[in-house]
Amino acid sequence: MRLLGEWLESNSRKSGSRLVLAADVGGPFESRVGRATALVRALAGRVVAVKVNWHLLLPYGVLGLAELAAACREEGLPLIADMKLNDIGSTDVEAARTLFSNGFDAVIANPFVGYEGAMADLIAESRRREKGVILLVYMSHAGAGEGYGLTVGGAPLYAAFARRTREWGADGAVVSARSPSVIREVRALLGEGQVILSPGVGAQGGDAREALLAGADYLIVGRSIVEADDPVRAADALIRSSFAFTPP
Ligand code: BMP
Repeated sequence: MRLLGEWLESNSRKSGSRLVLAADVGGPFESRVGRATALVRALAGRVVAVKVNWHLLLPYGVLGLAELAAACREEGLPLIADMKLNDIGSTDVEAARTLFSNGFDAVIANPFVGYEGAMADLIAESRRREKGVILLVYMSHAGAGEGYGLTVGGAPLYAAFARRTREWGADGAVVSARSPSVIREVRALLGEGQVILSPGVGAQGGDAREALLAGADYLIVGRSIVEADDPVRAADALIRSSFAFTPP
């Protein structure tokens, strides 16, 4: 079995990078997948994985992303579907099967829906297919605290979600890079080998180094690379700004 965490770590050791490319390509619909694929080729060796969101999934669907999926496979990069799956088990499993049969290696899901009849089914399907599940634990937008920070039973919801990540055996958690203190708390609650992926650096104002120092394993970065005049230079600058984390 190729565990997602091991795959990311192996890519990180080879590249000296902790960047996950959020391939959020906007602009004319017709050219998005071609531009995203060119980005993957240009940034291979500088990123450890590729995440796609509605920017590509909505106009193209998984069948339309075959070219991108092939590029990720050839470059040895896991392809993560960011649909924040949030439904009953049978529906989430249908989505996961479609993604996993078409070149995707992991999905992001919302632990809010609970285990029985929902996440249990999705996690079991992913295990059966040797694919990854990453749970949303604390988001990066300004209002995240209004949901993920709610106090439930005397503790914040994100702490319960971090415990669920460990107990349910997910591959890792998404935690905002803009909240290093939350990253620290979540890190302490996760199990061995479970990774923290942190969005929110660059365009959203978070600091790469702060997030990594707090315990994030990887930074999910979109606009500050994708929309840069020179995406390769932008990625290199981000790698340098997290210089304390070069491979051993
Ligand atoms: P950017 O670096 O351009 O802000 O992009 C961040 C990416 O991570 C986007 O795809 C966004 O949907 C995603 N994301 C996020 O920004 N915050 C979260 O809490 C969870 C996310 O998936």
